[in-house]
Amino acid sequence: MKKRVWILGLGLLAALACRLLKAPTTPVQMDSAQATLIALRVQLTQLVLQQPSATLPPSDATQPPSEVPVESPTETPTLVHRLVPGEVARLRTAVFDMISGDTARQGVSNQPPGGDESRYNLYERPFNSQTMALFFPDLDICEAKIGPDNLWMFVTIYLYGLRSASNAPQGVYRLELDLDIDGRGEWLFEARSPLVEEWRVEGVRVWEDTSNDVGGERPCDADPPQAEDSYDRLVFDQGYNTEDPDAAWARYQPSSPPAVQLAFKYSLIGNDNKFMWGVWADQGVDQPQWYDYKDHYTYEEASSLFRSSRYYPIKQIAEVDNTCRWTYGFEPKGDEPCLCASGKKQPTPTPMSPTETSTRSAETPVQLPPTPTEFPQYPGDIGGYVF
Ligand SMILES: [Ca+2]
Ligand SMILES: [Ca+2]
Ligand SMILES: [Ca+2]
Ligand SMILES: [Ca+2]
Repeated sequence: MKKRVWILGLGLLAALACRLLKAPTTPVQMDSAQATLIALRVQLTQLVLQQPSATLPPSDATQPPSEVPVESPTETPTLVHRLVPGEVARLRTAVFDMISGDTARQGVSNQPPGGDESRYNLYERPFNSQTMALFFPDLDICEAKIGPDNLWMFVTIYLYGLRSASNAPQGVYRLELDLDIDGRGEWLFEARSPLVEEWRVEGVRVWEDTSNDVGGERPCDADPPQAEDSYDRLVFDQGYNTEDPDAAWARYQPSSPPAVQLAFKYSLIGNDNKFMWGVWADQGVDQPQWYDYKDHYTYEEASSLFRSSRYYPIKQIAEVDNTCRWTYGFEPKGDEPCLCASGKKQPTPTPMSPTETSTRSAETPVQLPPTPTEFPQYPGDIGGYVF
């Protein structure tokens, strides 16, 4: 408003000045006009003095400039948890894995005693790609256990150790379940670092396969390239966009050996009491939708741990460890698909292409998971694969 008065005053002053210059004036008329001019000049001076500087923003900070859009900060809704897992029940079903850490050294090319055969989706690769000179103790699975209480299903993944100067495992840890025992996983649970000692949903995700295509054409053998969408439905995403923000949790257990624990509502899998299960530690591939890795990569891309192989050293599948699959809720008969080889009565060789066959003689024989008696027992264990 003041600006408009100021402009109006300037206009009046200019118009009056023009009139004075052009019109023939009498002394009386001159006096009247001069008085008007003086009065206008005083008013204009006052207006100019009252005008804020044009280069400064308005002093009233509560009035933001209308032409600048104001972005409201993105607000993350606060999760309200009603049920948090407590102490883990005594888990009596276990699967053991080859231990790389007992022979591993930093700075030299490592080779574990076995437990790796990418054709069967078995990995023992807690090492970096190519040189295999970096050993990651928190990617080396030694043992895993599974078991429920009244509400939760718990899984504990024991690791060889922590990295130097770290106070928790740094990798990504997964549990894979095959509920209908056909060799194809139906559920994938993931705990992603950073992990802390309290149960948290942060970093926890759960996928389901809705199209029964995990594992490709032959679920227990490699058949790349992967054309399937694998685990295609994100059921639980750190508590958000889900019916139940309490459905899945993870934490770090600072035990000896250190462990990662997952807990999920047993009802999520319909309280299924007979299934196949196995666990993963991952850092180098880290793609849940590329399961099974044996189908996503060719054997040449995955390459081999063993120096006797022409595909040595490991390449695209590195910094990965997993266990074979074991049964939950029943004694294995030996013919369950993808069962740990030591549980099979008669391991069946996989048909191979002519090119693979020609290189087979140079390969290290299939590394079977060791028998339970070869392993040290961890706290609370009784012994054996199934208790
Ligand atoms: Ca392994
Ligand atoms: Ca291992
Ligand atoms: Ca299945
Ligand atoms: Ca799928």
